[in-house]
Amino acid sequence: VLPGWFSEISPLWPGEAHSLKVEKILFQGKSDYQNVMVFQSSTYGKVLVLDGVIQLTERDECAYQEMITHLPLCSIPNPKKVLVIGGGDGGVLREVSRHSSVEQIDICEIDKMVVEVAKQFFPDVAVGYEDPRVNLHIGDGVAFLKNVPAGTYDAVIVDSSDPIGPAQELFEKPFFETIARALRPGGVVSTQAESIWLHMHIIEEIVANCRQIFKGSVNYAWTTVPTYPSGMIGFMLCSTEGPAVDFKNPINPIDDESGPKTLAPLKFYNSEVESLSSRS
Ligand code: AAT
Repeated sequence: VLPGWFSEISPLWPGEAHSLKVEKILFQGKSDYQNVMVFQSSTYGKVLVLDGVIQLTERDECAYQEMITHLPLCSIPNPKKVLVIGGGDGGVLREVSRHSSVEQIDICEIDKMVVEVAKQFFPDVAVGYEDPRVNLHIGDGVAFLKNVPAGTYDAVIVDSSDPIGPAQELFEKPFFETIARALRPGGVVSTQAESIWLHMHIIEEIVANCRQIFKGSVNYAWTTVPTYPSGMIGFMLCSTEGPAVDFKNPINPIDDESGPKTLAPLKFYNSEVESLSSRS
């Protein structure tokens, strides 16, 4: 490990580690769930790290947060109730809030330190919390979903960390079953689904589980994020039985006129990107 550099080392990507030059460490803390760190990098702005794994950088967070949100929400007409699991930084909330049809945005993040740190160091991400439609619950997403009445949500977005530590159960079959139950017929889910270069075994298992659970469509999409391991990350995009959902042809377009006027425009997503990235 080079002095003055951060290297992302994990058993989930053995034998390789992406590194960023550190200008200054801005925060280090230990929550009930994980180690939390923020540093100023030389070339990617501020970086949020949980248990040694990069969660976001100011420079490339757009490519992840916009895609995990708009791929599902642009594929159904008039989404009204949306649930976010994880995503305590607020970036997915910011993206959901661009959809004017949405009336209610619930979020269940396990770690309140992530929320506090995002508000202090990442104002352009945590801006998502300023939307009055947002209801924040601090708790385990697995437990939260068990208590959701059947058919509540139009869309569920699982912005989860990797399957080591508090997010492990968010990759398991029972969790996907509770998501399907929480969705209305023809509702959609998008989940953080790791990299085809590193995690084919994890992805194959998730796809097999989703094919059993989601009777609408089951797809894997991806985006490019230079500071995530292998430079890309995927999403599972599934729908429940009911009105058919075609994730490759968005029917609910979003443009820069959508959403609160205080938000900066979209940086990455557009409907051509959606058609490209989504494959069944
Ligand atoms: N939007 C930035 C990207 C993330 S954040 C993942 C969030 O999931 C973290 O804030 C973490 O605290 C939260 N989380 C983990 N487990 C749970 C749980 N059981 N219930 C609710 N929230 C949880 C994802 C980064 C992907 C990294 C890829 N290498």
